[in-house]
Amino acid sequence: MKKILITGGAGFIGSHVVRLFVNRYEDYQVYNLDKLTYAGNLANLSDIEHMPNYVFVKGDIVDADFVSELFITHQFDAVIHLAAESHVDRSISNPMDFIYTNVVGTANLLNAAKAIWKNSSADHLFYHVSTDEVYGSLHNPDEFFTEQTPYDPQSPYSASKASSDHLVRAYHNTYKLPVVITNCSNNYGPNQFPEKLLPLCINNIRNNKPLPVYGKGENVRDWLYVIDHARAIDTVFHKGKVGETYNIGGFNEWRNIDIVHLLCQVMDKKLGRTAGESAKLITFVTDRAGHDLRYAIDASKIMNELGWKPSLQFEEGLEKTVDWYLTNTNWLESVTSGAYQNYYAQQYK
Ligand code: NAD
Ligand code: TDX
Repeated sequence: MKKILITGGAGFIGSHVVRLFVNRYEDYQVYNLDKLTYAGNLANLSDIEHMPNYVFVKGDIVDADFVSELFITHQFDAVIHLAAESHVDRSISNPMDFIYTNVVGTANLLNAAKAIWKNSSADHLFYHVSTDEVYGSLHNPDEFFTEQTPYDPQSPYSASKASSDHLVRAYHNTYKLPVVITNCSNNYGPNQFPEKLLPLCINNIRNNKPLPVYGKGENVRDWLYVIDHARAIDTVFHKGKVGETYNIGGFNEWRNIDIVHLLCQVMDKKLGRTAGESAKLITFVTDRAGHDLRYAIDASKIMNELGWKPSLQFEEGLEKTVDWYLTNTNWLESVTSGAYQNYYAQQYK
């Protein structure tokens, strides 16, 4: 039985990756290593926690001794590394958490994998999950990020993710560690923590609270349904070439103001409100410091070489997402009580 370590599996994207691997691959023993920060939530995995091929391990990737012991004990065959501090606004107010988890934590995992795989002739893989934000900001509307685009990170979050990508490549070049990296655009879907734009707005519309749009709402993001990202990770894990990078995206660009308007229309319909009611909540607020103007991924390589493509149209994915949040109000209420209230008051004062 292959032993796969998935880090950050209690978070938004990680939980969808864990579910897909546990359900699809009975011959894999899936270990989910997660610190359970504010963003980690075992309720995201309640439907698969009883499965015989699933094991949860609570722990911090910043703790080098713990990580090393874990690898020695379990002798993992492969790693899919998603654990990270992931929210740009938090990286602006508290960059050190990002440097510890995203940079030092990744280095600890690389060292531990290198140590247990060094004399092995078996197939291993260290799969590092990263972001399009490492490429910086696009200003020319015809441009896309490709795998050749030079790194130009602009926020503490993207700089920490860029650092981790560089370390992963360095361990491949220097120590021949078998690695693969993917850089994905903005994900949306069930279980996303309501600090990110779409779930934050869904929650605020429910509660008739202002929808804070940074600056003029003209920044552009490329959006991909989280389960399509999980499918892409499955594809690259099984078919990707060691040492390669693959960009993942939906060819689905939206200006923030337009996506918030579309969300308001869907919410009006779902909540039985008159058309235009939710949009009245839109409020322009102070822009994010160093706000990247546009991200747009060219996902041709993974599509042409590995045969992956998104399965959902955006409008369908958005509707499924809204349905999930309106059905899982207990989940939403549990994650927005307590510490979230302090975060929100501080961030949107
Ligand atoms: P998330 O914040 O929802 O989840 C992160 C998970 O990592 C949480 O479960 C948290 O408890 C865990 N974690 C944090 N610090 C840890 C530590 N020190 N040790 C162990 N576990 C720790 O994040 P997400 O949105 O699911 O993102 C997952 C990965 O995908 C990240 O690496 C992120 O950079 C990348 N990514 C995210 C997006 C996006 O749109 N959300 C897009 C591209 C790439
Ligand atoms: O209240 C808000 N108002 C607003 O206008 C928030 C939270 C965001 N925004 C804007 C900022 C961005 O232009 O909306 C856009 C999306 O913001 P986020 O949801 O915070 O995502 P972003 O900063 O684009 O980063 C996301 O995609 C890439 C993830 O958080 C990262 O983890 C991922 O790597």
